[in-house]
Amino acid sequence: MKTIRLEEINSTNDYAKKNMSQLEHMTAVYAQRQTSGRGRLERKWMDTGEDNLFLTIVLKPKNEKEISNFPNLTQYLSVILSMLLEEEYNLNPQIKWPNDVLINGKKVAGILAEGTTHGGKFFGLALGIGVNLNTTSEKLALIDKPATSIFNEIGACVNKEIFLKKLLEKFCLLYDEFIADGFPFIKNDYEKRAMFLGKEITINVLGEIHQGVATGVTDEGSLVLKEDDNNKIYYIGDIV
Ligand code: BT5
Repeated sequence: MKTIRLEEINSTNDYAKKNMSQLEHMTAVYAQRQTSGRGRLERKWMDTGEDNLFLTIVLKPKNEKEISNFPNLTQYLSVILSMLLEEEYNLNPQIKWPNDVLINGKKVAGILAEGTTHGGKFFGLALGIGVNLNTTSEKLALIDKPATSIFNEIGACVNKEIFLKKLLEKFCLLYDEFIADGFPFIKNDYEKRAMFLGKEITINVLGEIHQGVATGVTDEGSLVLKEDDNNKIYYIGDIV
């Protein structure tokens, strides 16, 4: 994968969106410092130091069929990252629907996908991910929700360049199969790590609160929530 390393940027996703037409499919853009990192719904992603990862992967569909699987790329990336954390760092990551990656119940990575259009048609995706590699416990304490880093879990520093190389290799390795088959290709791997399944949960869907038992994930990656004996399907939202 082609990589672009920036010293400082407001947001690697913004950089990718702004330069989408010049950037090739499968270009990785990462920054040493990110001054206005974003999460979903205008939430913020905190820059906790240069030895952490702020990355955006530029992806462009080859045909109409591929476009239909683009919405699940955030879940694909959450599975890829989880596999890497297990294989290389002997960690036991969990996925929180739709795509947060947690360790011991604390967030280690967040993912934000943003699409761009050209002439009214879908053109390319900025698939952003922030991973806390080396954040210290002092800095983690400044985040408003429980958060962790790989360093905080294993007590050893993580080399960012090596981590990035391994993450991108893994991402590329299974990409073609995933983009051809969609969520069913990763469904098993996603469910194995889905800590919310079988639990009583509360979700926030654009300000609306719903409660129930998470009974499954559909073939489209949506959440199945059993509320008062009715199974309801949610495409978007947050587990709170
Ligand atoms: C996300 O949003 O988790 C997606 C974050 C994506 C960040 C990457 S970095 C590279 C690329 N460029 C960008 O501008 N963004 C992407 P969301 O699910 O909305 O979660 C945001 C929430 O996570 C915040 O409101 C905090 O509670 C929490 N948070 C913020 N910074 C954090 C950090 N460093 N570690 C753990 N949790 C954090």
